[in-house]
Amino acid sequence: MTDLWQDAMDHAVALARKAGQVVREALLAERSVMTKNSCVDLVTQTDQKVEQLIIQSVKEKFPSHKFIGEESVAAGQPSALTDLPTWIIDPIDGTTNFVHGFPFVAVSIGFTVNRQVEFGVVYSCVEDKMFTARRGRGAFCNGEPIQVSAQEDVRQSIVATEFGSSRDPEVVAHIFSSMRGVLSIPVHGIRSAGTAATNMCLVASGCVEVYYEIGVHVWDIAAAAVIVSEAGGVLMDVDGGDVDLMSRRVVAANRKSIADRIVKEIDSFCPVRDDAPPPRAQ
Ligand code: LIP
Repeated sequence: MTDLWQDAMDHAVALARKAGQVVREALLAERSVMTKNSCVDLVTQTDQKVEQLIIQSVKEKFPSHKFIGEESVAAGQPSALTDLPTWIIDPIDGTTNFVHGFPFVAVSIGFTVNRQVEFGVVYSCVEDKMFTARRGRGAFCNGEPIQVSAQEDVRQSIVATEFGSSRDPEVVAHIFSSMRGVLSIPVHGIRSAGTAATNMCLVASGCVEVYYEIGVHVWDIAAAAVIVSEAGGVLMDVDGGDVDLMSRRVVAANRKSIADRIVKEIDSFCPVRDDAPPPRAQ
């Protein structure tokens, strides 16, 4: 019997590689930059072109499947997650990096059925690293198995987080309050790759012990979530509860004990959910 989801995953890998080539070529060219929700929330024509390339190809092969794409949502498409087979796409995770030529940019393609991530593909385009995971079948980088760090001591850990695209003073205060608490544990260091998917693949690869962020979107983390869990990692909400991919809050770690310790330092808040109803027209 054909394993349909494997066929879909193979297609996702081929699309991520093709999209990554488009991104790499665009990195060398002049980039026109637009903004979305704030002056620092950037998008380019390459983001839009890559997302359409992926969606059109999937529609031809799997016409009944649904989509949640970063730029489609920005253009007004709904981002409600249903039980139907759904492709969750970030065409360029790390758009600000892309605009500046900072070499951490990833194509992220997650796939859910019954609201559960069945497979994830994250292609780090400049590094040429294809991270993949199928639920229950392990996590890989360029076909080689990957595992989270064996570190048990948070004081000997590297922590990744991001500053996000909000410059609201209250949000900025939460971000720095959390970072101050984490740094003072103390930990070996705090890092920001500029892309949630890459940060999470660094956790899955054992290079970073824990990543947390409030303000991400489902398309930033859906694919990398299954890569982390299949690499032996844990996912949770920033309050220590179960992770909710639509909540815009995530902790990904090598060990629950390390995640639990980091959670104690997070000065949390609740962004508007990805599946919140659109604001009523005034
Ligand atoms: C980015 C995320 C990152 C977050 C940025 C931005 P994008 O995704 O990967 O974690 O801090 O604000 O949302 O917009 O580059 O796809």
